[in-house]
This record gives sequence, structure tokens and C-alpha cells, in this order.
Amino acid sequence: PAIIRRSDYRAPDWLVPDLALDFDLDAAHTRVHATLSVARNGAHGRPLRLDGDGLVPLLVRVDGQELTPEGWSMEGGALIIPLTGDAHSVETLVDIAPASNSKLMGLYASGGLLCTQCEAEGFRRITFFPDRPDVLSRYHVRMTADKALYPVLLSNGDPVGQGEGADGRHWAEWRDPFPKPCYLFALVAGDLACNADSFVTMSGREVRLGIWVCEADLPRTAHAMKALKDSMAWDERVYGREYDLDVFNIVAVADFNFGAMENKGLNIFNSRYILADPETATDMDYDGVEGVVAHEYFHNWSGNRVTCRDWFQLSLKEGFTVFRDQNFSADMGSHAVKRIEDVRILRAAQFQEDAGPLAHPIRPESYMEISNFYTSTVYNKGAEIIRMMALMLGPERFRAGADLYFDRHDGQAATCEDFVRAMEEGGAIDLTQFRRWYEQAGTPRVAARLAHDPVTGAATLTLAQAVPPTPGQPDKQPMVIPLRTALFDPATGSHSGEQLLMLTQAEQSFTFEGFAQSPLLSINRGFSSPVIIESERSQADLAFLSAHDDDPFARYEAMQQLMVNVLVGTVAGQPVDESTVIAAIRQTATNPALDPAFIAEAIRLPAEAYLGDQMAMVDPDAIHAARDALQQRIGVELEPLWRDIHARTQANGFALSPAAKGARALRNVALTYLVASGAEDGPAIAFTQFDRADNMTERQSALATLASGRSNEREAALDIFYHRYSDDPLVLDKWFQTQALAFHPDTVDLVEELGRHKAFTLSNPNRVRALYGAFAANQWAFHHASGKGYRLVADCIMALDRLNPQTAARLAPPLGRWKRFDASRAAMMRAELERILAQPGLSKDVTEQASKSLE
Ligand code: HT7
Ligand code: ZN
Repeated sequence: PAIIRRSDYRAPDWLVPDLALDFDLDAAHTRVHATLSVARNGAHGRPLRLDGDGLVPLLVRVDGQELTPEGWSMEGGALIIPLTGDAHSVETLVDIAPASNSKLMGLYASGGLLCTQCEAEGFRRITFFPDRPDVLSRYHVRMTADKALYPVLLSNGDPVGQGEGADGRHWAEWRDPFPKPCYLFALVAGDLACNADSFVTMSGREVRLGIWVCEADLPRTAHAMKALKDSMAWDERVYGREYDLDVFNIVAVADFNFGAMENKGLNIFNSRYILADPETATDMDYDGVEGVVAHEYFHNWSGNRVTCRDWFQLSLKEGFTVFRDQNFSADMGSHAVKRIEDVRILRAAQFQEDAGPLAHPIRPESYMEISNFYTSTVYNKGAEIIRMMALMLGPERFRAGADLYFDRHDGQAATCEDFVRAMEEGGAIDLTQFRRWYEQAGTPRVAARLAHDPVTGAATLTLAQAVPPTPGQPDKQPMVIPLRTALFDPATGSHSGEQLLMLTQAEQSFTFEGFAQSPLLSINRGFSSPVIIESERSQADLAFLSAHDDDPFARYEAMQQLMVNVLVGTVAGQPVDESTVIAAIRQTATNPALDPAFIAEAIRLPAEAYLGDQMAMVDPDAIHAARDALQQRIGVELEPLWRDIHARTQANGFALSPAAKGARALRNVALTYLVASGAEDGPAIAFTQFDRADNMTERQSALATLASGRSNEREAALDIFYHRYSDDPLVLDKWFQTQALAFHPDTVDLVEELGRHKAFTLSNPNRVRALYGAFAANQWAFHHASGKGYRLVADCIMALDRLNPQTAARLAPPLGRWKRFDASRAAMMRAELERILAQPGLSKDVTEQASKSLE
């Protein structure tokens, strides 16, 4: 497949200021009649090129005259029309088949609905058009459809007309006054019910809000509606950004390749990020709904009003919007817990990406298939880069930079460089060296050494940074790394103020005066930079910080590092002292001043995959054994504490308050340790929680605890859960996922069986991710020494590629981590990648991921 390069960018030859689309909708055959007003962009003689993917032109007209077949030609899927003047009206007619669109890109059917997904390059599957984000058009959309099957017809912008047609058909027209790129086009047709509400904007305009779902799901939309209104108010308060249309609609669909899509005025969501009630959604699901609703809403400014010039600039909208949604969620709940969760996600997904064959900068230089670049690097690391700028500037100057960016580029297709320049000018800062974060891939490592002179009382902190080589980038330049740092004086147990240290050189020293004893280092507080800190802090120092650091993230980090040291030491066969960890857990778990939600995060053992990331060579079996043993030891040593926490966090009725959520989180951690202790009544206690819970958070957590054990209660609980929820696809996903994530020696065989279960289907991406996506994240099971896990995932990728290449390609990266495993596993992983690549007709999505993964 061809490689697209950032350096090849050229402004469009033709612009399309206006576009009229007329849809005659039907699941089997939809007719799309498009009328484009086209305008030559600059002095050139090149023809009009309209992208198309799988389209056949049934009619081509220029200025009202039908062209003969000699008047146009096809190149790949694109329609090429030579034009003589500088402005023309061009019409095309195509026939598409939504019901047989299994890729879920373009116009497709989901349940009884017809809906669209156009980002990144799906619009070319609907009609011929210059499918690139720097061509902005005003849209006028007319839809005609069978009224009984599709009583609701929605598109972008505001509704401007509707009426009845012949033969039980009806029509609706929508007009979007804001010029937009075609990736933001959307339509939905179906039998939908509406949760209708309204929001009065800061200038006093009333906006009609609608969340559209099937009738039965209406009671599960309240949380999403609240999140939408909170988001609208937050964007006004924090960024001064007001919503701009008279209506804002959201539609939930069951089959969706991603989380959601920010189409102008008509967001389309994966139903898992809209529907929530206590019986079916966990607290994490509720938070997911809130975060994704906010994310898509915030795109109205960071993405829609100011869009991307080309797809290499994706992080311009995604990194910034993730940063905005993270801050919104922090403001809605706990800043400390949100930061811990975000860093956990970054480390689990992005650090792994940065350390492997698919590593790329947040602004990539080239791609084969753009869908493969909707990555944790572009999204989550992109957000960290914005966060560092916000930290260096402070809130007022950052806001000034953001205001300048939005005002200067409103209505434009912008670049990452435009954003950085606005921050420089609005925030009065020089970001010349900082730009390297956009250019260099790889997670910087910062070695921190603290030396103390008892005579002068000076402490010298020496920091040395190194960015590891990544594909295509063997040599790296030093980054700008802002590190929030404090030195704790053991004499007082406190520090005399945090400092922001700016590490800009390969090696740099910072001196602090006034320490009679060697201080304790608290560094990268709040995770101020997305780097790996290597510091030789003793277990005693970490225990002190875990109990006394006033930065909650640093406190959490000290706890995690304590545990990592013990577990990595155990795997390496070194003598370890578990008692410090156990004492620190006791100290944290019994500290009444701490938020239970924070305690739950701090006392949980690091994930097996994270432990693997700390080692040059990952030994999945040894890691599992070490973690399991430590979990058991903690369970046994602190058994009364776990019983006490589990009993006292039992709620009297369900609430969604931060306090109630924190109590549930802590209760679930306590249950895990209690069961891990091997106490005879552990499985029975878990089963009772599973059985009596009035909410999914406690029920699923108890199920997960049982699924990782071998008790009789395991089968019973899985069976009950399945029968209770077999009609609810989102909850059934949890049944598949819980088993795929289980720490059970038979997980790999079970997943194979589940792949043949009657409720399993490759046509629903949520179901595929629940089973195979979760399984590939279960380090111990996926890396089963037999290689069965690799084969299972490869088989799934090959079968799915024929239906939905985008979702198939997202399953490939775990196979690409072969360099980190022993020779036997590495050979088996490579063999599966080669087997995938040998499959005839493989998509470019999977070809790109699998071929890069072998390098
Ligand atoms: N901007 C949206 C990206 C998206 C997407 C990308 C590829 C294929 C399908 C997709 N659906 C949505 C989502 C977002 O970041 O807000
Ligand atoms: Zn986004």
C-alpha cells in the first residue's frame, strides 16, 4: 500500500463552498444525489478529483449538463472530471448498500437504524467528494425514507423542513450554517425515542438538546444528559466557549468502531458511552459516559470550529480535547483520583506503544492507513503535551493562548504549529525546544540522583535525560521536561515549597540549601511530564513518602514503587522484604484523612502488564506467580482489616455520589484481598456480594474475583450472570470480558470456547473487544507458553479483517511486542504475524500494523 507523508501536503486544487445532498434512504439500496459548487483554488490546470471508495457514478453532470462517459474517468476509486472554468456546479448520483456495509464506515445499518461514520475517510464511501479535512463546505441535506421504518430523520445543523411523501415515505431537510469538512457529516434514520431537554447558553440562547435511543433505553439516558449540560456549562466557564447551533443531538448505536463521533450538532455514540443505570453500568461506565459525552461536546470548538488541515495534525484536536475532557472530569469528581487513572491508562497503553515497533510521534510523519493512527500516542500523550504547556504557562496565560488560538483560527483547518504559535504569542513563552515533543517518539527516561553535603547542608539533584531510539528515529535531542519537585526534610517531615524544575539539557544539576540531613526526593509530582523517572529511593524513603507526601499522585506513586520493587525483585530471584509494603498498605488503608477512592487506587497491586514493562525481558508466568503470592500474603497478614473494610463499606441503598463511589471501589479491593487470603469463607462472601448487590460495580467486581478462582461459586455466578443479562448486549459484553481477563490457568481455552459461543459475533466491535481485546490485555493468559493465545488472536484478526479491517487492525499491536519475550514466545508471535500477512486480500489496515510489528 502507498505511504502518505506529512511533507507531501499540498493545498486542495478545488474547494467546495456548498454541498447539497439528497438521500433516498433504504437499507438495501440508498441513492445519493450530490450537488457540489466547486471553485478552482489558485491558478492551475488540474482536473477536479473526487475521492470515492467502492462507488459507481450513475450520473455525472456539470452545470446541469449530463457528461458522456468520455467527460470523466476513474482513477482507483476516484472520479476525475476535467473542468474549464473557475467555478462550476457538479452533480453525481450513486447507489450504496448500507445493510451490507460491515466495515461500519460510511452509511451503514445498526439494528434497525441507518447511521454514518465519516471520520477519517468514510465520506468517500457515501458520495464522490474531496475527502480531506481542509475542504470546508456548507451542507444542505435532504433525506427521504419509509416513515414506518425510519420515523426520525436527523442530520447536522438545524432542521429546516419536513413533510410527507408518496407510498408511506416522508422527508426532512437540515441545514448546517457552519462550513465543515466532510468527516463531520452525519445522518441518522430510525425509530428512535428522545430524551429532550434544553440549555441556556451564556448569551441567553436556548439550545434544544436531544439524546436519541430505542424506546426501551430511554430510562438509561439521564446520566448522559446531565453530563452534556455540565459540559456545556464547563466549556463556557473554563474556556469561554459557547455552543453555536439551536439544536444539539446525540444518537446511540450498538455497532460502532470507536467510542463516539463529534459530527457537527449530531454526535453519534457507541451505546456503551450513553446508556447507564445502576443495574447495568459500573461506576467506571458512568465515568466513561461523562468523559466521552464531554469529549465529543468539547470537539465543537477543538475540532469542529477549528479543525485539522490534514490527518497528520490529528493530535491538534484529539490531544487538546482529551486534555479538556480530563480536566472536566477532574472538576466533576476527584482531581487526585482522575490524575491517577489517566496516568495508569497512559502507562498501560501509550508507554507500551512508545516502546514498541509501532512507536510514532504525536504528529506522525507518514502512514499507510490513517485509522491506525487513532492511537494512545496521538490522544493520551497528545493530552500530556498540552498539559505541560498549561503547567509552564499557568492558568491565565494558558487561557490567553487558547483564546488566541480559537479566535485566530475559527472556521479554519489548522495545524499543530498554529496551536503552538498561539500559545507562544498568547502566553508569552518561547516553545522552540518544546516543539520536539511533536517530533520525537519514545518515552524519555530521566535518571535522578540526589547528593547531600552534611557540611554545607546543600543537596544537589542531578537529572540526566535520554530518549530511546524508535523506528526511523535512532538519535534524539534533549526534550523540555518540566518536573514539579519537592525535597522532604526528614527532620521536619515536610518540605519548604514545591519547585518547577525545567530539565532542558541532557544533564543538569539543581542545588537546594538548608538540609542538615539528606532530604527525600518527591519528583514529577502530579505526573507533570510523561516520562519514566529512574531514582534510587530506598523502600524506607518510599514508605515515608507513601505516608506523608502532600501531593496525592506522588503519594500513590511511592506506594506503587514500593510494590513494584518487591515484585520485580521476586521475579529476579532476589531476597525481598514484603513487610514494608504490608505496613504501608495498612497505614494507607487505615488513614481516616484519606479519600476512600484514593485509598483504593493506592493499595491495589500494579497490573501484571505494568510489571512486565519494568523488565527488559518479560516472564509472564513468574510475574503472575509473584503478584499472586504477594496478593495472598497481603490478604493473610491484613485479613481482619479486609473483613472490616468490606463490612463497613456496605451501603444502605445506591448512590452515585463521589463518596458512595469511593466506598464501592475500596470495598471491591478489600474483597479481592480477602478472597486472595484463602480464607475459607472468601468465595461465599464474594458470592453474597455478587448475588445481593444493587449495582453493577459490586456485582461485576465480585464476579471478577470469583472468575479468577477455582471455587464452586465461580461457575454458579457466571451462569447466573449470563442468564440474568443475556438480553442486554452491553452487560453480556461484561460476561465475555470478565472471563477473558480472569487470572485462571484455563483462560486461554475458555476464550477459545467463548469464541464459539452462540452470543459471540464478529459483527459487533464491542463484543470483539470484550473477548479478544480483553484477552490480549491479560498478559498471563495471552502469553501462554503453548502459543495458543497468539493463534487465537491471529485467527480472530484474519476472520475479522474480511468484515471490519479497522477493528481487526486494533487487535494486532499485542503480537508486535515479541522483542520483549523469550525466544520461544517471540518466534511464535512472529510466526502468527507472518501467517496474518500471508492471508490473500489482507486489508491495508492490518497489513500496516502486522508488517511494522515484524520490524
Ligand atoms: N474523532 C472521533 C474518531 C472516530 C473514529 C476514527 C476512526 C474510525 C472510527 C471512528 N469513530 C470516531 C472520536 C473522538 O476522538 O472523539
Ligand atoms: Zn476526539
